[in-house]
Order: sequence, then structure tokens, then C-alpha cells
Amino acid sequence: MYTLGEFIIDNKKYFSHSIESLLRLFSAIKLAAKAVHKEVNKAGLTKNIGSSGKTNIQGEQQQKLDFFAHNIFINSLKNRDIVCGIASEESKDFIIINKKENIKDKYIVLIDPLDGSSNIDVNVPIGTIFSVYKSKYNNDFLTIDDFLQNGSKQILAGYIIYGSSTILVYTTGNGVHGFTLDPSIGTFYLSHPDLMFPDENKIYSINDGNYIKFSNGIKKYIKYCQKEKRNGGPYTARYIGSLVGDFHRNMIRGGIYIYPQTSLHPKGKLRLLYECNPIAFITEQAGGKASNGYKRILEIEPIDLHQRTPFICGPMNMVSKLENFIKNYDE
Ligand code: AHM
Ligand code: MG
Repeated sequence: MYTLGEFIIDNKKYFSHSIESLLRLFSAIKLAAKAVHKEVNKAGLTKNIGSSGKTNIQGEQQQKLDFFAHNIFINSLKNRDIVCGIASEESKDFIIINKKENIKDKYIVLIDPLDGSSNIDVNVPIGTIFSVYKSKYNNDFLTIDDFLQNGSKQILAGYIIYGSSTILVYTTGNGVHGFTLDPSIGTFYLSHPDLMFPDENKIYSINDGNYIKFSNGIKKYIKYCQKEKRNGGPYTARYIGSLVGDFHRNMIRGGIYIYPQTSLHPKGKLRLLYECNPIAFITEQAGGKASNGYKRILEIEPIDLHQRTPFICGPMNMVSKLENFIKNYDE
């Protein structure tokens, strides 16, 4: 059995930054993931389910576990002396760690501590998504520009899915690898090496309750997916409303995830920096494509910490097909 730590050390030649830093970062991420796993697993027994009664910067209801996960990840990352700044979905502004210390050679982490948290109360998979950069100018102090880097600059991205098992999936630009937590001893073991989208892809994932709010291109693509007798039959629809859960299934089983702009969310719903960029990095490393319909997600220049974007990710051929529909019917 191959642990995450051993795997990182054995693959250090593929990582162009300090391996000690990567190990320390993962030490923080693993610890926080295990604490969240434990809390999520017993959520029905504790008073930790339901809304906290507060809303976040985007005006959305925060769940009690959103808070818990945010605090656990922030504290764990803070204590490693390797992270100089953190931005979280649950916090309006970025957080500076150790203001007085030099930030050179330290890392910026952007995180959605508990994505899909509206699913907590009904026992559906939820996840943590993380994205890591070096500071932009390697200056002596942090500015917003350190956080507003385009996704192609990520040096590490990943997610933890709290599902039927807890799995940590990551990439540093050398393929995508998944590690399953053995909760009895608290160790992540390699279970999904070199994840790639399969050759045959037949799933489409979109909240089609929003159908009347979609553009023509998206509507036509949904009809294309549903058409009989093409390539052996129609695609199958799978959507649980949890990005990490929907994406993880689609990467393993073969499918496209779509959260387009709607009249309700004219800029899309998902957040570029801590949801779409890390999933896009993983998508590309798994042989797929991630786009806003017109442009590669990883090339979008961010202007705001919490900015949203339409998001399409999945196997190359499916995403390109949808981009063609958008080009032909929406432009
Ligand atoms: P959240 O960050 O508030 O949890 O929202 C993000 C989630 C994604 O996980 C999921 O794909 C999407 O919102 C579902 O949205 P909808 O319920 O509109 O389909
Ligand atoms: Mg989220």
C-alpha cells in the first residue's frame, strides 16, 4: 500500500518546486481533511447540520459545517509556516499569515472549504476544493494581485470528496492521482493512479431545472444529448448538485459537467478562483478540456476574488462539441 507521502517523495523529480514545501502543504491539507471527514460522517448525530443563520459574501446561506471546515483548513494551513496567504469562499477578504515575515518562497492557497454544502443534511457527497500558487512577484508583502493570478500559474490543485469513502485527488501538472482515506488508521493510500477521462463518454450533468433560463446553444446541446439512436443511444443525465461529486463521477465514468450562465446567474454561478480553476487544472491533466464556452478557463485573467464564471468541463470531444453549439447558436 502506497501512502500519499511516499508517493510525493517518489515522484519529486516531476515537481519543480521544493518537495519539503509540498509535503508540508499536504500535511496541513490531510490533517484538515481528516477532521472534516470525521465531522461530516457524524453530522446527523451532532448539532452540526443545518444553517448557521449567516450569509457569506455572495449572499448565500452558510451551513454550520461550512464554518467548521473553513476554520479547520485555515488553522491547519496557518500553522505550517509555508503558507503566506489564504482566500476562502467563506471569507470576504484574503487572509495574510505572519505579516511580519518574508513571504518569499511561501504559498498562496485559495480554497472552497466545503463545496455543495446544501447537500450536507441529505447525506450527498460534498467536497473541499483547493488551489495553490507561488506569490506573483515574490515581493516582501502580499497584495490582491498575488491572489488574482490566472489558473495556468497553479502549482498544485485538488479536491477531497467526502462520499461513500473520502478520497483526495490532486495534480501538480504531472497527471491526476487519487488517494483513499483508511479512516481506521487515518492514512491516505494511493487508490486511483493516473486518472484520465475514459474513451467512451455518455454522461451530461447540468441543472436542467434552469432550462428556460439557458441560452439557445445550451438548450440545443441538451436536446442533442437526449437524441435517440446516435452513437448507440442518448446520453444519460446525472446531476447531484455537488461540483466535486459530479466532477469525480464524470472523470471516472466519462461525462461533461455544465454550469452555464442563466438569467438568474448572468455571469455563471461557480467561482473562478477556488472552484473552476482547480477543477480545470485537474480536467486538463486528466486529458479533458475546461472552458467558459468561449475561452480556456485557465487563461481567464481574474479581476475579483469571488468572481463567477460559466463553467464547462469534461472530455475534450464533448466540451468542443458544446463550444460549437454555443458558437453556432449564441454568437
Ligand atoms: P456552493 O459553493 O454554495 O456550495 O455552490 C456550489 C455548488 C456546486 O457544488 C454545484 O455544482 C452547484 O452549486 C449546484 O448549483 P445548483 O443547485 O444551482 O444546481
Ligand atoms: Mg462552493
